[in-house]
Amino acid sequence: MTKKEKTTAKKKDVAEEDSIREIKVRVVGVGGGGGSIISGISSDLKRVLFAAANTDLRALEEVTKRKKIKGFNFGKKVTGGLGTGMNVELGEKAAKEEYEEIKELFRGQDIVILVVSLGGGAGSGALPVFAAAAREMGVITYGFFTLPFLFEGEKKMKIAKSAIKKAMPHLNAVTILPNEKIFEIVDKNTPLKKALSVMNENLAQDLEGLVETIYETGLINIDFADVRAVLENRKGARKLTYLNTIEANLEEGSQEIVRKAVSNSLYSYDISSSRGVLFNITGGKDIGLADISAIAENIAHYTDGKAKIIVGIIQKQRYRDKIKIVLLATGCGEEYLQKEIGVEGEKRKPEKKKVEKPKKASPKKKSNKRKKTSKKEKTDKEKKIVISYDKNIIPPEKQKKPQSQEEEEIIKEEEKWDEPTFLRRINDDD
Ligand SMILES: Nc1nc2c(ncn2[C@@H]2O[C@H](COP(=O)(O)OP(=O)(O)OP(=O)(O)O)[C@@H](O)[C@H]2O)c(=O)[nH]1
Ligand SMILES: [Mg+2]
Repeated sequence: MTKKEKTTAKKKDVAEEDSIREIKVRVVGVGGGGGSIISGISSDLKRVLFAAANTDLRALEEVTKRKKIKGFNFGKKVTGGLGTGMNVELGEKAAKEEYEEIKELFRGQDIVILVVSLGGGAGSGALPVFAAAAREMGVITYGFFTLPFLFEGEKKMKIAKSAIKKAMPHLNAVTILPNEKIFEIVDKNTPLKKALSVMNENLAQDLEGLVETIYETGLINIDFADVRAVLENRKGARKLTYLNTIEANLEEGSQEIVRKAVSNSLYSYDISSSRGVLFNITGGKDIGLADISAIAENIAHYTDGKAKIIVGIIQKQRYRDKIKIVLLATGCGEEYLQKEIGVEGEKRKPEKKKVEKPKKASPKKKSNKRKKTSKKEKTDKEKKIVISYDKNIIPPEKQKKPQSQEEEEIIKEEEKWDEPTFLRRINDDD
């Protein structure tokens, strides 16, 4: 057997086992800032395809020459390969011209992350078109956006908010981070370029954590179902999502670790109204069950008690003292979304404000009153704290060979190929 055949056979084994398969994630930076943000994500994440989409060929070259990022130039006919100069209509037209190709970019994916720094013409104009295309392809789509600085003026902010409103119906989850918030981290006198790069580093780190989490839990099994459940099926104002990736020490204790994870000062909203929280810890061998349940309990304190909390663990040999935390929470900041962005819930009745109502005996009766009962059931289910493990740490016999080593071999093999795995897999699947 040649090495390549071996790799293919290995992959086949994995694919046949419990009919699991690799998750396909695509991260697309749209417009100038979107491209810059994703270029900060570690190129170690070899199984994800990163694409930068822009009308501006020069800007694209800048992003793609440094990293393994696929460049996607759209709307050449209408922009001549230039930026739009804050012309949203032109950005939209440019994307519409390429609608079918944009759809192809999303074919066969499980999750698409659209990263856009809003306020310009290319990114903000194209965003609703990209989002619609992803939705049409049936992909779970997560929008990760920045808002312009206040000093950039009202017009840019208007462009940004209007793009969110237009894209919102097509997106499953949305994160909104005002660039302005960078001044919570860096001094007001920091040169703009430096401030932007700090912002971008932060955002890239958050995204990297999420992508890693999806991949590490990476096969179609309960873990991915959890990520999926947290991201998908949110309506209107329930889509706002908080994502934070941090590093900590286990010794800091669950309380402090959770506090750090929930208090990213770049956000204008918190996780208190969240309905779904995914908390993933990557660490060494020292993490125990007690740590996990303490963490889950601490997260619950930061929510109004209605969130389904999923805590996951991935053990890696190279992690020793440090642990890495990824916190993903959806259903946040309803008020922020309505008041600041102007997005109303989609056909959603206003929630009855029953704060901390004492527990009623849970009605065992099955649905006579169709809707009410099913809502109750859902609430009960949502209260559940789920603890999910990296499957690799459960059956010790499967640990004979550390996964990372095995993965490395596969990856090495794959690097010789030009096309990333999941693109080839699309063809395989056909
Ligand atoms: N966080 C962050 N924001 C950026 C960056 N570059 C630009 N921005 C913000 O994003 C807004 C839009 O800028 P671009 O992304 O360059 O615009 P574009 O989408 O390419 O649109 P046009 O150039 O007008 O065609 C700006 O007003 C800034 O607020 C970046 O590298 N990081
Ligand atoms: Mg541009």
